[in-house]
Amino acid sequence: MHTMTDPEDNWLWIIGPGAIGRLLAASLMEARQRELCEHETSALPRVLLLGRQAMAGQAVVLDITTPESLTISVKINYSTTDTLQDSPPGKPFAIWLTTKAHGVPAVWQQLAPHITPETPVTCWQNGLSAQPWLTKRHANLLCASTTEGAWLPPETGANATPGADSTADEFQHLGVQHAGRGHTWLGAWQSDGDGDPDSQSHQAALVQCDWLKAAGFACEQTPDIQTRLWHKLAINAAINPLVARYRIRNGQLRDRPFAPMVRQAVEEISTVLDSEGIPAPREGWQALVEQVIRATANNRASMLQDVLAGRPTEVEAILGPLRLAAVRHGLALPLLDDLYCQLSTPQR
Ligand code: KPL
Repeated sequence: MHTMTDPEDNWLWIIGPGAIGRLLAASLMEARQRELCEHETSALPRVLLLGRQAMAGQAVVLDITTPESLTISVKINYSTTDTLQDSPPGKPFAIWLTTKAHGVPAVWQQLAPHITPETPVTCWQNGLSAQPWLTKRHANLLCASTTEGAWLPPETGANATPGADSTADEFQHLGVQHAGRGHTWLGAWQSDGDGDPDSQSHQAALVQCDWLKAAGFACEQTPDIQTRLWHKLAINAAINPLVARYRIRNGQLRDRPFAPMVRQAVEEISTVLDSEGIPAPREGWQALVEQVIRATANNRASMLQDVLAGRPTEVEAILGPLRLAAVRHGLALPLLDDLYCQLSTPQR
């Protein structure tokens, strides 16, 4: 395992208690507790989860339901991002940003006074808007791209005590369903492609990969995270706007009238990516997108869930970078532009 200094003093702040934030926080803390129990020592960091919403007390219990339908409950330190202003909870060793892309600028404003230029900050956002924005403000930037499937169950609002040893304290329970295991890639945002093994971001990516592996995730460090992020963006751009616009499950994209729309979307996306010099996947874009649709046929995709819940969508983070690149190369995106306009106006 790659070394880090005294883990007792090393806090990982996970900012954004959505599905991925909860999954990561619970899995890391569970692994840390197990290591402490078995070996009385752990190289894993302590986790502080930060969110906008105030909770009763300074901790929450994360109830994580595994893909095998087991429920594991883990107590996690919790603060609101507002408390950063008044009573900052110490200095973080590393930051993981797991908010939606459009939440990053506001969080950054609150966070920036508490970190040094050396603090590794890892972006877990979909799309490609938060990462270029942050790299102008912070040098030690890492990015993660994951195919772990996680979603939030409807909150019950129930407060309960987490275990026999906690008598008077009441903790708010936050659930997360780990729907399917996937793969995570982590890498330095600024990389010359050969991984620049001496850079602090590369070293941080190796350490954080070890954390994720210890927490049970399949993870690898990559010297080219930007290509990974473009590939994920391409898949998201081919599926999410269409299913959100027509309010259908992913599998319905195989039927008429949607199948030709998917083909057109993929055509538009791949033309932009070719012009940007992003290598195509081995099987080709059409085959890759069809494969993902098949594998996620029963899903209500994330953008559809946002539309149905009346939340802001990630349309800007996903389609915005493609539209900008299309302008740079003088390319037309008739279908994607139309979907962008429709999804950018408030949905009813
Ligand atoms: O990642 C996804 C999402 O829902 O955002 C896809 C690949 C579209 C699967 O649902």
